[in-house]
Amino acid sequence: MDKKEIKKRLKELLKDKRYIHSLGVASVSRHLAENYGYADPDKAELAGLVHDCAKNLPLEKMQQLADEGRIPMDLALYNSKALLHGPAGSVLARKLFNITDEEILSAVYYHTTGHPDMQLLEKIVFLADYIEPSRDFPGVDNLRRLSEISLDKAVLAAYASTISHLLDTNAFIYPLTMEGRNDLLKKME
Ligand code: DGI
Ligand code: FE
Ligand code: FE
Ligand code: FE
Repeated sequence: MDKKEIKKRLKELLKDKRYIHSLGVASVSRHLAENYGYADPDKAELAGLVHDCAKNLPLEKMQQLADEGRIPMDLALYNSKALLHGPAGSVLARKLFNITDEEILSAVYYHTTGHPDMQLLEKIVFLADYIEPSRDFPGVDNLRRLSEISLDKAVLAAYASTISHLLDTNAFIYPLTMEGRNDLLKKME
């Protein structure tokens, strides 16, 4: 399916705000791809565009997609809308947009939690999700500046920002989020 058709479907699938966010993540993903030597900026843009395709579905729909994709997962992931929309989105992107590229599908799958050993495209989408132009949270401008200097430092700072926020709000921290952060920290030593 071409990008124009994907955008049309996405617009129907998502709330206005979420659609605008998706366009922002697409364009920042392209920019980061160009800056950090990712071979295929078009692919990065596409991954950014579809990363939240399952975001506005009800939990039951997300779970149905996870079942269809036969993705093995624990209940903490399966029962959380916030965490499940990435994995569910990877199944939906294949089904609805005919995307079969595993790099794209993996970037969609892990965009919320990250994971150890993140690949370049996964880092790009993970970071673009934080800093796209419509995002507004304390520290986002620092993160935008850092993203022009060092991809890994910026991804690490994005992890820190999420984990701090989860601590501040007494939210459950999914272990993979912590593992992804620790792994990157170790590799940067
Ligand atoms: O979908 P977006 O809003 O664009 O951004 P996202 O997919 O990065 O994050 C969705 C939500 O998931 C956000 O409110 C933060 C939350 N989140 C990220 N990591 C964890 C988490 N929530 C829990 N409970 N545990 C985590 O480890
Ligand atoms: Fe998301
Ligand atoms: Fe994110
Ligand atoms: Fe997002």
